[in-house]
Amino acid sequence: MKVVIALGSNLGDSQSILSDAIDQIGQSVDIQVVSKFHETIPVGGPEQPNYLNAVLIADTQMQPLDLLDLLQSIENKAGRVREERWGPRTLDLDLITYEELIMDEQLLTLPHPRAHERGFVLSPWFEIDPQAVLPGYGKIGVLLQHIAG
Ligand code: A4P
Ligand code: MG
Repeated sequence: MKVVIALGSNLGDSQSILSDAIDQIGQSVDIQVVSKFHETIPVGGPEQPNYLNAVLIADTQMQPLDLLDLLQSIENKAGRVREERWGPRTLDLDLITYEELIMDEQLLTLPHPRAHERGFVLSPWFEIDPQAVLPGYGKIGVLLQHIAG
């Protein structure tokens, strides 16, 4: 199954935190390609430092909820403390797509409910897969133009 995972960090040594997270993800799934790390302006939440964001594409046999569990355990190991919604974080790992799967549950919504409007997800994703389609929303290149415009 092809999956797209978004990574973000704006607390601590974000460069190493993202690199370590990628290493750990790679122990359980087969990573195909990783974007560069993009420095981005925070969207929503309180005033907070800029983020480093990245996106990776991987191939896995894991089921969606098992993959979410894996991502959350890696977040927790990185010292993620959930305080404020959209607040600063050492590590945020979001499952953006799982093949073409569409599901709407509180625990896991696919595609990620805000990916279509977020440049910090779409830009790194576009860099590694310019033809990608966000299920239910269309080509990410077109979505990006809407955000920019
Ligand atoms: N959840 C449901 N669907 C998913 C999914 N597809 N992937 C549930 C991951 N988790 C999913 O997430 C809250 C709950 O969402 C989880 O328990 C999971 O079961 P969280 O990571 O604890 O909380 P959060 O990250 O604060 O909320 P959320 O809604 O994921 O926030 P966003 O939308 O990811 O926004 N600005 C910049 N520049 N860069 C960023 O990376 N990130 C955010 C967080 C805000 N602003 C940002 C950035
Ligand atoms: Mg999250």
